[in-house]
Amino acid sequence: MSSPPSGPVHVVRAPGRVNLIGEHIDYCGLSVLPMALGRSVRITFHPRSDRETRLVNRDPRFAPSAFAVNETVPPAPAGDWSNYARAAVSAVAQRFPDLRGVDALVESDLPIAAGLSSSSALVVAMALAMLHANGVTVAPLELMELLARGERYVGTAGGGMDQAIILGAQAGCASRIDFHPLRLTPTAVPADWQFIVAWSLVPAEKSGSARQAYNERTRGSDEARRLVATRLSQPKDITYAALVAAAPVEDLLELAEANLSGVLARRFRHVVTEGTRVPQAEAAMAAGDLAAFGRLLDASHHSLRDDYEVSHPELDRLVELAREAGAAGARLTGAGFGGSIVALCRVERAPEVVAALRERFYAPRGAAADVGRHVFVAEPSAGAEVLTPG
Ligand code: NG1
Repeated sequence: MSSPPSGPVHVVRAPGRVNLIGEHIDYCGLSVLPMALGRSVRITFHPRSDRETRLVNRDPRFAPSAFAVNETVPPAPAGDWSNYARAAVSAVAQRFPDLRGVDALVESDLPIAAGLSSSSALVVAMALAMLHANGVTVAPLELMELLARGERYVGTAGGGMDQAIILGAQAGCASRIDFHPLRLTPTAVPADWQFIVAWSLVPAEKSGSARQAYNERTRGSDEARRLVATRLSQPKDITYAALVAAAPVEDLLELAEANLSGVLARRFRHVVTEGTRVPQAEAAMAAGDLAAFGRLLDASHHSLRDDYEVSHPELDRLVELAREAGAAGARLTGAGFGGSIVALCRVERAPEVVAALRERFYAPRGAAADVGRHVFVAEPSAGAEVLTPG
């Protein structure tokens, strides 16, 4: 790393996440149920004495980047990896003026564009590095919200799930995240359950083409909410949570069906039904009811595929193969349009599921040799942390 150094070297680690259920509803303000992964972004950094920040990425695909710490860090060209670090630095600099910069080495064992939030992990890791380097702190819930807003710097109108779970996860647990106000409620993942993550080999670049499709979903779900609210003589700015509390779900769905375009009625149905599945899944997890959790995963996938239209034939195929191999349920996870699936099975069944995916999905696509990289067991892990100076 380059000079001028002015402090010891530190390491920060921010995990990726897998969302178990509650997909495409965080930006509607409805609760979600993710957990953090063992795989993470790590940043080794030391504070500088000036406002310069220099980033080097261990992955040679990502060129070094340098910029001055400022409330309005100019973005690199769209799609540049450093924009996630720039987003974090801008957000933190808006909160604290006169911060000094860092020299930072970024490395990650998280697959990119796989729906596992490698981008938010980088945002969180960079923000923690900046805070630590400057000896300032932000309370966890405030930091989660600050960085959820801050990540919009890259152009996605995202919800707040990723930053919240990456900062607030507890080892061994999934967490229900509620919004407005933001809260995290952990539930232990039963010891004999295993969540398997499998990549579809189709990148879902949220900094690229998937961004438009993602932002279209956020707009569609919002428009559907406003139209249904009007029909119910409710205020136009009523939240989804308040709407669902105002009338039985069946009535809301009927109303949407009768009054909205086909597309908007389907978007609405996904949001509302997915919202009901999250507390059911949380209860199934607390009760150790694997079959019930599996059914909810399946229902979520069907809804994302047919109503929200964010799946991909390769995700559908992975889900189908995982189910045939004995998973209790499976669904796409993350924003979709490619990316990964998550499948649930008992621990002893996991090797069979992985073997079936290798033989029936990865081998025909010439990717069997890399199955260890494409498929892994999700260990429910702790949230981001600054590790002791090395
Ligand atoms: P990923 O899977 O990282 O693209 C995105 C959003 C989430 C959430 C999910 C869909 C960001 C940073 N992340 O996640 O907030 O809306 O899609 O459930 O925008």
